[in-house]
Amino acid sequence: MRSRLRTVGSDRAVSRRRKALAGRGAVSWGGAMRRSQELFDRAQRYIPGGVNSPVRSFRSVGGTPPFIVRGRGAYVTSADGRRYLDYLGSWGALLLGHAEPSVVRAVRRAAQRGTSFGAPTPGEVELAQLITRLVPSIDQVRLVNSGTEAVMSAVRVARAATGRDLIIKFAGGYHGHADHLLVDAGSGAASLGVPSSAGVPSRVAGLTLVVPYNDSKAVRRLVHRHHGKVAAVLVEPIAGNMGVVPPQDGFLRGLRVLCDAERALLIFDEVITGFRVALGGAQALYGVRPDLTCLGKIIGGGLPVGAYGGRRDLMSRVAPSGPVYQAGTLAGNPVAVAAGLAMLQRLVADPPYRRLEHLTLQLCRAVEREAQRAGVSLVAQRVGSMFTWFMGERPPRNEQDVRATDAARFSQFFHAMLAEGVYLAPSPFEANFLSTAHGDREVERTIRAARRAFRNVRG
Ligand code: KE4
Repeated sequence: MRSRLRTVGSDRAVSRRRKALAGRGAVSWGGAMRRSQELFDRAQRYIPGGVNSPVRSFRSVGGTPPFIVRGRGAYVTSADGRRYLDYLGSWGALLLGHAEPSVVRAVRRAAQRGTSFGAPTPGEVELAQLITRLVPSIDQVRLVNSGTEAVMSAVRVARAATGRDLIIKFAGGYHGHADHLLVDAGSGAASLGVPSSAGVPSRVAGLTLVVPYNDSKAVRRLVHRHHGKVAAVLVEPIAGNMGVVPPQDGFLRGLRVLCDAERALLIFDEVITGFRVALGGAQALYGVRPDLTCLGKIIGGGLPVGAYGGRRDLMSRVAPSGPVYQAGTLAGNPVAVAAGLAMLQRLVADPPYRRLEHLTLQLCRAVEREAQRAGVSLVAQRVGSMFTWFMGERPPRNEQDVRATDAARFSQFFHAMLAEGVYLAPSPFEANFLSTAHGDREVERTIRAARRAFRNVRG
């Protein structure tokens, strides 16, 4: 599999694009963004692209990213003093909203006892036990520092358990930035026009095979072509990194049956969907059990926690129990674990899924109506409280469909909403999220903002 290397737009080209968008009223850099602009200019001197993760740079939508200084509930405040209604929620981590009091209390208490020991702590046992109780397919779990580490490690376990090398992933699926997974990746890699990354040796990328999402025939053909060589099929059970693209009926079940027949492992990357769409994640929602599950975001309550887990016969291979090495100085960090535990305990005590489902459905339907009235082609795609508004006619089923949507119009809509004080994910290849801090008032406010925004989005 050749890895498609494309250069990211040069900085000069990007700044030309930014000015063009500004010219189209996409973003006003007047006083409203002065402080963020100053910070961004300074940041670009010391940090590549001025950000610590590419998709935050607004490269795919143009304009200057607001530098955020505070969050509370459903809102964030920028260094310019502007308050935004936030649908990013730290890319899905903040299901309870910003600065949720029980999470903040837990973090404060943990930090006062010490920030890290490099030794086992009681909190890690609590969090591991709770995860194994809530996620049906997980007998044992290992905590790491990010979703990237979780997926990277799960793939290593799969290769060790099967003695095979090949991994199958889906075009537009994003599983973190490990070399072998930056092949036809989604999220920031997709929106930067860099579906494969520089620096990934083709022989490494060649061990990752890619097929279209929701294409059961293509994945069956590929597995049969490489009979006996596929270690695992790695999938986002609900795609979130090409925008939200749900699995079509039978797709996940088909992967389960195929992996069983081929004696390959099925890995669900639930870094986004874990505890987002149901207490037991997408696997509980769709009733399909993977062999290994990757988690992140919500299980850290906004602090750096990832996890991978699965059947005991698989996880018992992980060092020091077995030969698969994986380690981390801050893995299971007591402060991060305290945040994650507080988050999950709140979700167990008062599962928000039905209310979030209703609120998100109400929001998406209303904004689709507003778009129709304004003559703008927009389609919402949603599962639970994760959603994407695509500028197009039909709901996308895979990355190719998403690439056919109107990215330029999305950028106009994004900036028009930002100007109305509504902060959406700055890319059509991302998901947006409601939190328990969003209520009817936030939904109404977003619908009014969309009504005004569509006036700036040429139909
Ligand atoms: P992290 O290494 O960013 O914690 O997790 C990687 C990852 C793995 N799997 C899935 C399904 C993911 O969505 C992610 C990361 N998500 C992106 C946003 N879609 C993180 C945002 C960013 O890269 O800044």
